[in-house]
Amino acid sequence: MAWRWMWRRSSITQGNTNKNNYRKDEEMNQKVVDVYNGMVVKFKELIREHELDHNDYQALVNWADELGRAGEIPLFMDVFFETHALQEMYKNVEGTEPTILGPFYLENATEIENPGVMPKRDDEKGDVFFFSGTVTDVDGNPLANTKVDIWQADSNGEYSGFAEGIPAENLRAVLFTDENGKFEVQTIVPGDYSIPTGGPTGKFLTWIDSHPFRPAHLHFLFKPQNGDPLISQVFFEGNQYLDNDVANGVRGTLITKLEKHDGAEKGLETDFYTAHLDFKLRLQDKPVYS
Ligand code: MBD
Ligand code: FE
Repeated sequence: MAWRWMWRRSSITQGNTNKNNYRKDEEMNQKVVDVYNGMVVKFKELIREHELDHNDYQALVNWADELGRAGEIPLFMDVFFETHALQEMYKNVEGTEPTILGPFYLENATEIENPGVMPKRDDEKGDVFFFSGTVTDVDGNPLANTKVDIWQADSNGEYSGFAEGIPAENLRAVLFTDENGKFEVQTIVPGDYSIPTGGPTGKFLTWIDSHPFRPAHLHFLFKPQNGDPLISQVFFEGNQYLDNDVANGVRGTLITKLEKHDGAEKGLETDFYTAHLDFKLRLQDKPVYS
């Protein structure tokens, strides 16, 4: 597998109140400086606590170097830290819980009809799956014309744009909610996702005796016409990794029921699955810190 991690997070929060995404040509946000500085302090303590010798120190540097060279810094950070950043931000606020964006979002996905079919290969493996959602504000008023970005792994748990042999646009789409705030896509049931086991993040997971899996999930980025974007995911009841997600991204309110249907119901040759979730967006364009 060749990994092609990209510059990311460029414009997701643009237009939002948060102007603190770092770019090389900008001053660094002071809170971020403080966190890195805290890390330096903690690292010094850890080096003393564990009585590192110079060999140990070289091993420490080498693994971090490998992480960077493999392009896995976003993966590592998102797996271990992103969920905590979100939990800090969204304490005590109403609406659907956000969860990890993760390292596999790509801008400019194919725009499809609503209801529509996610771009997929002619021989795309996996069970046929209709996912529907209703997008409202926190009071239940439908949010028409909300931009819904959806991306997911294929049935092997691989993301287009990051794994070889998958067309770039595969299983990624953008659509807009209808006048009742509803949307529906036909896709395939995603597979459980495994962190690439051969890379530095994967090696680290084996060293700390952790498995590399995330439960099967769909990713969403909602952009209402007015208000904050919502970054979230949807999971499926009964999955074996719900309570031990390597990235700690599962929220109870985001678990849906995958219901199996007889193909005949829709004139399909094979059985199919459906799932649904109501998404409630906060509209006030103000900081979410309470
Ligand atoms: C993923 O698919 C993902 O969603 C996250 C958050 C981290 C790693 C892989
Ligand atoms: Fe994912």
